[in-house]
Amino acid sequence: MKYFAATVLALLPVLTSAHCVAQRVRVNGADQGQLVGIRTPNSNNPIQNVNDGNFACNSGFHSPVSSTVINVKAGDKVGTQWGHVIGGAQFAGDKDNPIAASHKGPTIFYLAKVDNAASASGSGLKWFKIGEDGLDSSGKWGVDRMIANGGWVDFPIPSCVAPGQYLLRTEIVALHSASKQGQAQFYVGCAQINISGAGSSAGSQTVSFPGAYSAGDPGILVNIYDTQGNPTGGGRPYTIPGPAKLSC
Ligand SMILES: *[C@@H]1O[C@H](CO)[C@@H](O)[C@H](O)[C@H]1NC(C)=O
Ligand SMILES: [Cu+2]
Repeated sequence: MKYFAATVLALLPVLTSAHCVAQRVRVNGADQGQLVGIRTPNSNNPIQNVNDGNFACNSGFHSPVSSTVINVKAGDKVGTQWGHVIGGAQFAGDKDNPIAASHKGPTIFYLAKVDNAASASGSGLKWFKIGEDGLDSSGKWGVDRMIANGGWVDFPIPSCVAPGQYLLRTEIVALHSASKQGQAQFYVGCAQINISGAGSSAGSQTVSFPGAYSAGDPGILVNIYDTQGNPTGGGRPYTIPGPAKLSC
């Protein structure tokens, strides 16, 4: 009995933390490798406080953090891959890889210009949104499409973005408990990229992280369930957090 109790206690954190971490980058479908050009936290726990000092790029990174800056062209499709733990599945047949299916919500990309993407801190930057995927008319979420794509979320780098080094902030907001304030789960990671091209845009609307989101925003404090308890939005339109995305 003692053994049983200890086993259950040891398993509980695993069973209840069906979270995820961003851990790979691909460019036009070409996978750049595990933990290459991306800062991946050791913990897959979400951030729940929108004013967290590490809301931009997360913290507690797996060491050593990659010194790679990934070259991309404006117009390229860049993807980041999410997994339950670093490496993807926590064990064979892990149903919570890339993330528990309960964790419905949007997937979002932001960019911020930096001098050196390998060393820049995520704090104090001006972020602009370049991609977002929320709730569609069939009740499917960005997270559903991420799961269907093996954990990958891809968006094009808008062709008008000015060349230079950037942090690419990839984000999932999991809304399964978000009808209570402070219970939306933010999963974030930052990729290190170097954009080439002939554009000149530094974003139309820029925001700070933390700062851009409030706990009471309509896309953060929200009930995603219909009257039968299905997480399909109940026919209500969903407002993705943050500013409008850049359109060239
Ligand atoms: C960024 O791209 C430009 C243009 O291709 C290149 O000249 C520069 O060396 C690159 N910088 C890094 C850090 O890769
Ligand atoms: Cu979770």
